[in-house]
Amino acid sequence: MKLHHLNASRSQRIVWLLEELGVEYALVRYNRDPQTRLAPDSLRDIHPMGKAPLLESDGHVIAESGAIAQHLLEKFDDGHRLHPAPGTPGHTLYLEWMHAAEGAPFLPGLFLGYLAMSGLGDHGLGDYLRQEKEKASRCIEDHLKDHAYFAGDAFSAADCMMGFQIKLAAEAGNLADGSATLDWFNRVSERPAYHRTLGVGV
Ligand SMILES: N[C@@H](CCC(=O)N[C@@H](CS)C(=O)NCC(=O)O)C(=O)O
Repeated sequence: MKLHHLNASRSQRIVWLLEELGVEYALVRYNRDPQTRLAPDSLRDIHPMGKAPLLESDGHVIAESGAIAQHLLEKFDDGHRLHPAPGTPGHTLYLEWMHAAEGAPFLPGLFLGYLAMSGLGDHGLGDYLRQEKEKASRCIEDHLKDHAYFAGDAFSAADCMMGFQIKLAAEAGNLADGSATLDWFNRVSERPAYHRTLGVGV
């Protein structure tokens, strides 16, 4: 199994999940262009979108971090240690947050990043996106006030998926002291698999 990994990208989610699963994998590294932040063209030789993460597994190239995570869990998590089975506590929360990682709570920040990168930081859309981003942060904070992890009482792949966005917020100094989100981040940062993920050099 081979993970095509771009620095400072969502493929951190998959490195973390692979480390949690304890699965052997080969890592192929790519670096963003420092000016454009785009991936090198060589990633497009693997998949037409040329975006990371990409996983080569069982003769397939899989794009989309959520699909890759689902594939890995189906293949290596029979015991449902990292993905609550249908009908068990946490399953519906798990589903919601696995998708939220690329959905409504993630998109405003992503598009704000696109505006900034395009030199359009003061575009009128920015105010709307900042409000939406604030709403997303509140939604995450409220959830983590009531639950230890995204899927409820137990750590799951949904934490690996959501971790990318929250790590970015932590690095930008956007997680308030005493917040449930910062507490979650500090707790998951102590996990041995997270330490190994950082060792890979995200
Ligand atoms: N929805 C995709 C998004 C993939 C994506 O946009 N990856 C970014 C990194 S976070 C990328 O490769 N950007 C480089 C580029 O677009 O050239 C996923 O969840 O994997």
